Amino acid sequence: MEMAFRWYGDNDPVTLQQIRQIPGVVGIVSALHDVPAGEKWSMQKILELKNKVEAKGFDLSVIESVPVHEDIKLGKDTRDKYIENYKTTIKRLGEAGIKIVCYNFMPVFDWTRSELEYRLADGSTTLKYVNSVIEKMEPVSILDFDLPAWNMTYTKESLGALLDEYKEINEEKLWENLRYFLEKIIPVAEEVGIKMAIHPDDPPWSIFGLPRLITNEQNIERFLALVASSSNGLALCSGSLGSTKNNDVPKLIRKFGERLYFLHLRNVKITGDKSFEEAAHLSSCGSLDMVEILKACKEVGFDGPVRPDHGRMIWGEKGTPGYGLYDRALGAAYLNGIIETLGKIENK
Ligand code: DNO
Repeated sequence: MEMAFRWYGDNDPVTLQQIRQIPGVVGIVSALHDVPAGEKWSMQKILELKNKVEAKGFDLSVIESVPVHEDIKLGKDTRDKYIENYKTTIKRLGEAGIKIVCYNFMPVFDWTRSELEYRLADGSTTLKYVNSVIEKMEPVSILDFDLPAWNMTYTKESLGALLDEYKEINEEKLWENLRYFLEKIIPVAEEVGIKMAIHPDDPPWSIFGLPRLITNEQNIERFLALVASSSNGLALCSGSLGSTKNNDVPKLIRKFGERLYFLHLRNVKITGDKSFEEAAHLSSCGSLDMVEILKACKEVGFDGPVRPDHGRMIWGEKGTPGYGLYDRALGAAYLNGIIETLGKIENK
């Protein structure tokens, strides 16, 4: 397995130099965050990012994400233009030597939380999701939150209009639109040797009445069958799928191991029905057994990139929610400890 770390580019308060000092981190996960969804990525900018990362001794292991334009998810007539642009981007990424591209197909909202600075007993702060709070929220008020990876170019009006368009889209229509997208994109990915890795929906249930698809074993199975190609795979996120007891993460890894290209490993503490807090990575801090998860990865022969995921804010750090340096660095070191141990036990 290749330990990687997400870096948001030059505007990230965490620097590549700092990441370099975390033992065992060899890869960087990044993207062109300033290119709006739907636009082509220029070769020049792709190579600039790659060179910057490689100059610090890292591999640019994964592009996370190439965002999917909402018109594609809505199945509008304009989607073909955006799909053509997406194809161009994938082609260029392949030509630049990128092997894995992560993306998601969540309508409007990427990962969602009801609180970004929930204080834990030890004084650290963490991200939290309580469904009853979300249910009482006006979806447009989400704009007051500053979550990385979200499209923050919406105004309350444009977001409201977009949400209105989704009133026509039920789960089946969204599946159809996902199939249409994949049938066009996957052949291009195959041609240039890229594995497309879809990120599960976070949280893995419908929010604000919007359909969500990549939520459980049955739906993942349906997703993989939409286009039966080795370029159509998964980015398994333990914290997203593991935020409900209905998903057994090690079981999912064992079942879908062959089409698993990228792992986000973090722990999560389930606090009630559709409610959770993000815990430190250590198994005893949350509801997931991280050793069992890594054992499952080993069993299926997973040797791709893995990254620690959302961290708490500790030691007074002020940073991007979920993406500070310290707690994610502890996560990387802890995960590497498990990986090393499992490797040595096996060789005895
Ligand atoms: C959150 C991330 C997601 C992820 C996208 C992939 O921390 O895991 O924003 O990058 O859903 O497209």
